Amino acid sequence: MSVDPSKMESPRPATRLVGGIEISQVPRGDWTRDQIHELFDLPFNDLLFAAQWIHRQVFDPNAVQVSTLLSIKTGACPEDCAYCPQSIRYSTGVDSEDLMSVESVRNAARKARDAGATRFCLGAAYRGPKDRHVEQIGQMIRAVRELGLETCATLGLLTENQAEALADSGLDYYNHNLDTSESFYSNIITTRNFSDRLETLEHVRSAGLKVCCGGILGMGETRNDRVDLLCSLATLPAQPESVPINQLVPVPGTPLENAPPVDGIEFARTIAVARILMPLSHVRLSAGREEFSDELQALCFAAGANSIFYGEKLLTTGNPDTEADRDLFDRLGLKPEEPRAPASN
Ligand code: SAM
Ligand code: DTB
Ligand code: SF4
Repeated sequence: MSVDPSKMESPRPATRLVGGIEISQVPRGDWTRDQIHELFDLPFNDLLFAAQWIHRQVFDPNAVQVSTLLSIKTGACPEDCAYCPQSIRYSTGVDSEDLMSVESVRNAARKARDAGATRFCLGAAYRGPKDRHVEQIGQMIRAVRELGLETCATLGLLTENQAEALADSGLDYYNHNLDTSESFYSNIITTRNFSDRLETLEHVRSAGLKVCCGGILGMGETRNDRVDLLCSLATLPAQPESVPINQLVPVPGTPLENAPPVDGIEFARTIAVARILMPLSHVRLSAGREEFSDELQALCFAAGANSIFYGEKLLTTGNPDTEADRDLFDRLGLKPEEPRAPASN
């Protein structure tokens, strides 16, 4: 007897009820704030179990994506982001440096690849780049790709044409964070607003780039703001492929120099909720890892974080030594994740 394929049922994705909320590995764009609050309020073990359950359906639970950052243009930024050591408005002791040469970027990328990174992220202290910068950065992207690395750039606000030019040069990811909730945004930054950021994200998406978009915890925001931030990320027209969750690095001289760190359990809860809301995304344990104990990092990996910044420096501040990270990976039985598709050129 022949079977009509149109009558065959496709396997339904597994779902699970946690605290009355249905979760599954299929991304949803209709999360409500109330539902996200309920996830945050779950008993910790239930939340962690739910996040692991989702994580294991989508990812190898023992593989972690490894990116290295390079500041290609440092300091003297006109914006007033209260967390940032690179704003020209604060005395933080960061020396300004012009846009690097393509050759120096190539050398740094080669080093990062040889140390084990698979993605190389170029960061620039711009409100937004000028077109001539985009042209030079395009050459850097080509050079990094030639080394077989995935590429990411974070250059601030982009026009539609600039996003397209970056895509044409072979850029894989663009990082542009929402940073915090829309209502807390003006407490942190006054020189642009939340919707400016959303507009750039639209340009990045329409240019066909993958999106890396997350935020910072520990800037004096409330649980409510963290819920709003995750809700904004999860309900973007398409969920970001990569979601960096930074813990504020409080830099002396910035307005947030004395901000107290977020409680580690709250940080791990935020990672777990991000994992559940954005099941297909890589959730990156980003800035602030230097202050985390190995045990808190392990908890975050168990909660569904599966990406890190690797290398002794972030942009201007420190990050754990590569040896310490390799040792941590060994002790946890973690391995670097292979890029899904090899970079082609
Ligand atoms: N200038 C561009 C922009 O703002 O989009 C790109 C570089 S900026 C340094 C990239 C991101 O780094 C910011 O959006 C913020 O999330 C993060 N960041 C900057 N300073 C930080 C700090 N002290 N602690 C944690 N994250 C920080
Ligand atoms: C992200 O979310 N975190 C990275 C990257 N994207 C560009 C930057 C962290 C910067 C920390 C402060 C510094 O080193 O200057
Ligand atoms: Fe400039 Fe970016 Fe720092 Fe804001 S976060 S001051 S835009 S470098």
